[in-house]
Amino acid sequence: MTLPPAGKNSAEHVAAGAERRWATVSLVILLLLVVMAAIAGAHQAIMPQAKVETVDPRSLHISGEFTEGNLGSALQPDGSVMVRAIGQQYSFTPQCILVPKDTPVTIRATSADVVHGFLIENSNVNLMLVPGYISTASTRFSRTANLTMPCHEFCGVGHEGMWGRIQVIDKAAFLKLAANQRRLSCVAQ
Ligand SMILES: [Cu+2]
Repeated sequence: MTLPPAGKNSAEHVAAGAERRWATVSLVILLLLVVMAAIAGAHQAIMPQAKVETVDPRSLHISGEFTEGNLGSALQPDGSVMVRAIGQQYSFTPQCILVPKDTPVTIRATSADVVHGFLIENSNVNLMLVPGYISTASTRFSRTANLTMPCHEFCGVGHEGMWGRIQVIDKAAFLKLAANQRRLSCVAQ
């Protein structure tokens, strides 16, 4: 048996061309994903935090940064706001977090018992609170609002009642409150 000559329109030539095209497409997709992962990682947007911080869940209330007087929002020297919070069966402390709009906000949170979820609606904040570890997130709120903050990780029989709130207020109003108090909580409306 003799094979037909490998000309320009031969089956081999067409197949090789199609393979090259598909290989190029997959290479482009792969490169695109690598670039996206690099950008996301650089911005801490969706990548897991690179630095693991631990904390002893049995002594949260006794010492360290998660003692009761240290929870809530605090204005930092650089003008940003630091929020510290704890999740426990079946509530968050503080139950309502006060933050200013148009300000960088850093959240540091942990769990006192089991794994909880920490999610703020309409934001990029979506954390797991794992006992023994500190979860962090950076965000910024662009408008004043009352946002819900449900626990979105089943944590026991009272899970569906585990909700917190985020109150985003004007920056000027927040700064006025911060001038008198080191730690802030929600203002009555
Ligand atoms: Cu829960």
